[in-house]
Amino acid sequence: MTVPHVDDVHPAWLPPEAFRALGARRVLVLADASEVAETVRAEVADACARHGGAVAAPGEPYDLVLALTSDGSLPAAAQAVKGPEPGAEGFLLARSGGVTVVLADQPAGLLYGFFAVVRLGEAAFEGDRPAETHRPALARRMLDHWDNIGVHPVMGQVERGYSGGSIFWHDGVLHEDLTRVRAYARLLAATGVNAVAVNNVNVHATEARLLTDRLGEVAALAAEFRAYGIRVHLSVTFASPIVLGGLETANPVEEDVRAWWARTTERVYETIPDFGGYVVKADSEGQPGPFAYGRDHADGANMLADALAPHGGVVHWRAFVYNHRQDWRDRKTDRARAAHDHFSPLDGRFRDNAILQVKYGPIDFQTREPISPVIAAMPATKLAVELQVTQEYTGQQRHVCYLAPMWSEVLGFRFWGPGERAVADVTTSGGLVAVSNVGDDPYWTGHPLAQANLYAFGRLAWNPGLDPAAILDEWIGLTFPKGGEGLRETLHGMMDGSWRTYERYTAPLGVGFMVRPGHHYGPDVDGYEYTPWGTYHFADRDGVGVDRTRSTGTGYTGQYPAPWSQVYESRAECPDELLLFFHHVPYEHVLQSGTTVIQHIYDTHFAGAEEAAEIRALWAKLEGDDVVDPALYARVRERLDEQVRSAEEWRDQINTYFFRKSGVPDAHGRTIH
Ligand code: GCW
Repeated sequence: MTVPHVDDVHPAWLPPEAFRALGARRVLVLADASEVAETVRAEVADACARHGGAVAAPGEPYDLVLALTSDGSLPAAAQAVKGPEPGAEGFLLARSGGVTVVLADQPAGLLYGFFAVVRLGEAAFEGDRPAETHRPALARRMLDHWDNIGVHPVMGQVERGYSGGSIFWHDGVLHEDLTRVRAYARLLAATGVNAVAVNNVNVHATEARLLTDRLGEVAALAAEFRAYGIRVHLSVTFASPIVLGGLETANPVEEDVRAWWARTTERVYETIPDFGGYVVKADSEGQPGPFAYGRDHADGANMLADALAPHGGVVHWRAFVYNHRQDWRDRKTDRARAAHDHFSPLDGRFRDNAILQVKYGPIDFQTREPISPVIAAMPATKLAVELQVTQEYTGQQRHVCYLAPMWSEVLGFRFWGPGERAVADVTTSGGLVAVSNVGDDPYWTGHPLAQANLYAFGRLAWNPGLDPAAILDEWIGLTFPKGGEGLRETLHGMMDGSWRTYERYTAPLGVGFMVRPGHHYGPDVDGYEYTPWGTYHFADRDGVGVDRTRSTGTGYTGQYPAPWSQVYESRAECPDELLLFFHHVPYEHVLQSGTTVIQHIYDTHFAGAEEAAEIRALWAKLEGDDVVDPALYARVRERLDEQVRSAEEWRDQINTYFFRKSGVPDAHGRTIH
């Protein structure tokens, strides 16, 4: 095992300097011969070779020991460290008598402990540190790639990808040199991610074959990820028995279909013994599923779960199921209701190794949505929450939009009121999943600052209680080792509030969409209004918003438990930021903030566009400064120009649209076109 260093690719949060404190020390590693333990040894050797430290042999003095608790030769310094058991992926961290100790039960914990020491830098070697046990809050911390092997005529190679092509495939074949994949695995492991699904959930004909005759490619990727403790998962099409197996049906209760999946899955495990499992998008946006056979989604998921169970695999079954051929004239059908309507009656029917993967909101990764009520409705089902690191609806990696504050709100949301369990507690059994924002771009994520979202995802999946600003701070410190307090302040100024800024200049008060159809970038207020997609705002001359109440609307508020079923039902109590998601109100309706809806629209759009300009101005102060590499500076600068332009376009289209509809002028007489 050699530590992957890739030329011409930005090192993200693992530049050589990040390893200085550790690499300048004498480090003892006491571990087994497993692959992940080998990785820890290689990392230590690499850091020490670079920064003047040394790998200590047993008996030699050391400043840091990384040891497995099972190791027979644990030195006294390590034996003295006591704390709750670290478990499968956790570690104990302590320091006394000039020695820093990382103790883990398993090699994966050792690897996470190693990266924790890297994050701490010099602080890991100062003073004394009472023993702390670090364990991931969520068992599976997973990134889903929406990568295709080939280039899709409409979606490109990576569906909703804003960072170039795939890091896995190029020109229809696997990249010959997979060092970059290993470097990616390393970056992910440093944040705590332990699972990656490698291909798009919309499984096209070529990609379907990854399950069978192209399985070798998945195995090759798994070999790169394995070294860093990451298991590989695969998106499969429900129609596989037909498209790959030549059967006439994919009916989940047919014996030959079940036998086909069992056999096929067995072959997968013969090739990839630690394969993670399947990801399935069924009966959604044209993908095949059990409905065609009069079967439900528990039947479908359980069939795959049964095939995976003998091998320890899991199926991630997505709850993103809705009618995408709705008639806009039909006011009764409400897309927001769909997942709960389909899945809540199935609670208790899913196998133990079937995980229902639920998008955080009921619609589709909007900048602001209420939390999906499915998460509260399935106590007898394993649940995973799905986020979108790729910024489909949040600026497509052309806009700075640091999403950790949103995710932290999602994970901290309490369905049953204050003091009750939060989303993060409900999903411990299934985990946290996100659509990756990585491609073959030299900065990994198109917008260099979008790396922070990827970093923050892993950190929050490990510990949902972390403060988003503190995570950003960590990321800044690691990624920009030459930057001092000035750079730190600048980046916080640009990024801490950037999600709310983005929200201000885009669709108002939780109403969502208003984006250009198809590619979803930039404003188009009525772009989806008369389409079959179920994403409407219903603006007319008197008011705007979707009535989802029980009393006069679609009844969606009834999918929540108390207190939220009441809070959302009430115009007066519904939080301002979600008002138009739940209610259709007159333009002169007064918000809890004291402003009318129409004036709020004007105010936030003027403010949002101004804030975008301020973000750009902050960055401009760094021009010529040597703390940021000039090429990175230029890349960010170019994207900020686009962000400012786009924010102004949003401001003007939204303000003009609502001024024309309502006839109400801006109280401050600002320019509305
Ligand atoms: O957000 C929507 C996207 C689709 C995507 C779908 C999904 C992979 O616009 O591109 O398809 O969600 O999550 O399945």
